[in-house]
Amino acid sequence: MKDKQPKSNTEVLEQGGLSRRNFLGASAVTGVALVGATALGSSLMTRESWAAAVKDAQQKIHVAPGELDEYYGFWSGGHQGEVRVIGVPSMRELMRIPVFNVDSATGWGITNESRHIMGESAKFLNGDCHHPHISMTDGKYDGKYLFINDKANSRVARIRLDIMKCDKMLTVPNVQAIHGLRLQKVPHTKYVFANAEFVIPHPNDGSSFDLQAENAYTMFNVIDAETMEMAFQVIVSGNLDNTDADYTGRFAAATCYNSEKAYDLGGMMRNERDWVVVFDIPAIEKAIKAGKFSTIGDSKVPVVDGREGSELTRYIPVPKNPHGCNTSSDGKYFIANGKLSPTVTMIEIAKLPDLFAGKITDPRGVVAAEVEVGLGPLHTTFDGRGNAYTTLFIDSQVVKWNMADAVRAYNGEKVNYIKQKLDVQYQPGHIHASLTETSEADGKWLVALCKFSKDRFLQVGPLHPENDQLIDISGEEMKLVHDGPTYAEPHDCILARRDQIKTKKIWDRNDPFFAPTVEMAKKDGINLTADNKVIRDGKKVRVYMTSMAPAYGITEFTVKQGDEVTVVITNIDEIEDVTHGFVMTNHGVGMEISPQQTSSVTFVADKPGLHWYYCSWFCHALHMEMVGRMLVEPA
Ligand code: K7E
Ligand code: CUA
Ligand code: CA
Repeated sequence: MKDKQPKSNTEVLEQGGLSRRNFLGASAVTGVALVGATALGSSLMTRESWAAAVKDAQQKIHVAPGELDEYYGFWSGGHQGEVRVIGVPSMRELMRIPVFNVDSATGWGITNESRHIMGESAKFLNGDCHHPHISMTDGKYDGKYLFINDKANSRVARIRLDIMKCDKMLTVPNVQAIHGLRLQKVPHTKYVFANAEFVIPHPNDGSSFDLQAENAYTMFNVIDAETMEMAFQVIVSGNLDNTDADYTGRFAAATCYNSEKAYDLGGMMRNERDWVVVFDIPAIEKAIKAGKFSTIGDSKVPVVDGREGSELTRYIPVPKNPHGCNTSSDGKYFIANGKLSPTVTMIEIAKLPDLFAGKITDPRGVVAAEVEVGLGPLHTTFDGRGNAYTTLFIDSQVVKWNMADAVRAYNGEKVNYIKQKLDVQYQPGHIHASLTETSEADGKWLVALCKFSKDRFLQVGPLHPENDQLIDISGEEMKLVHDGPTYAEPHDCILARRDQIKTKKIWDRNDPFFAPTVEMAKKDGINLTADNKVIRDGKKVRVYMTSMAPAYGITEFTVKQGDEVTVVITNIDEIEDVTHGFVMTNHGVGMEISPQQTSSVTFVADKPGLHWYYCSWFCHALHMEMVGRMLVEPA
């Protein structure tokens, strides 16, 4: 039984001309065959007990007006670029945190403060985020930061959870497309692990399309979580998809679907097995300390070679084009999700030291089990009670399976490790159970993030919403309790207990978020909380004003055509819900100024005439009257 070659379902995928829907139909049959006698308790339920169960579930998710949710959920905004804060179980959207996008309400991407954080990459107006993860101490969320990747422009951003704003952004050098992202769990999140997906030639100077050459590779990227600067990079064989870290602090693992280093679909599916690469983080640190690294081009980032054969990594063959990589919350396994194989591979973390020490010579010797779960396994999550939940993209199901039973079955015992299969609508990618990435996985809620949606909501044109379904996993059986339509495309989400996130109600005047602006004001001799002054500096004009509901400190100022104008506003209101805004009409300028915050924006006054500015957040009964005028004198 050990090491058997599981049946691949690539044939199914290769049948061109099948529609997605036929595809699902065809695979459903196979799915039933796979489950066989395990067929679900739920199908045997009577109508009455079903109705009672639904009612019970509805009560559980009902969060009455004025009541608070139990969990903070942070949802990736996918290629929309933001992060969304959603209360669970109500699934009410509480806030949006712009990150890799431009946001007209807050002025993210427009204000000087946000552009300073975005750095050079502020020139990009798009992003593609996938994986939001909360910083940890001792394997538990510490509520300090949330990190998220941008596949589109190879960036990693950090959000400070006390203010729910992005405060750092890094463009990862020497690579293309940051995809998998996870955090060191133990002893604390010192490192952010970020997979660069695509293989590129080095130097990438336009002389070669060749991916097979020795100098064509991608890298595993390790970022210092506190400074948000690159710590080091590790060259790998093949490519990199998803990643996760263990609970000892020593290992990180990543899936590779393109061990072939191919450039097209057929090529990427050639091998029956790709692999999981495991990184020995302390060994890499040691190598770098000993000076055993190189650098690439102008980059100062230490680079070590972790390709097959390196002492710093191990390559564990797994079938086929694996996708999700998930550490079980009991700390025992890295689980690779087969995608083109109907299996999940359980890699026993306790055996990895022996694999690195050479006591285990066959890398497959660390595989504790490789079991069939259904068609198109993508991601797995855990309830802290020994069960795993895997999304089956092709079957459009979530399968609940027991890890200990799976290992026993793999070792030849007659035991049914599949506990339940639940239909979801449809094509689920990520799946996330409450606190699952920590040692405190509490097995209460499960979110299955389905791709698009059909027949579930009012029609909204050719583009369909996604469907993030909430499932109650507190009992023996999974129960679907809520359909949550979402906008493109929350690949992934993360849930934390509400007591784990502590937010500020108003800004601290010493907050580093607007420190560069405070610095600038200091040079201009301005007291930001008191002064209302216009300062001319050649062709540059800086307009410093306060705001207090319902008035700006300056209601008229004059500049000359062609001047570069910087408006700096400090909101001196101290009441927690009095946020002001600033919009200069017909100048593409708008921003948020929350209580005790300083915000600034720079634009060119290129149109002579009178231009009104106004407050854009409804701060007061006289909010409409919170206005001013800029006079631009012709050059
Ligand atoms: Cu599976 Cu980018 Cu995490 Cu999408 S990835 S689903
Ligand atoms: Cu200030 Cu509206
Ligand atoms: Ca492959």
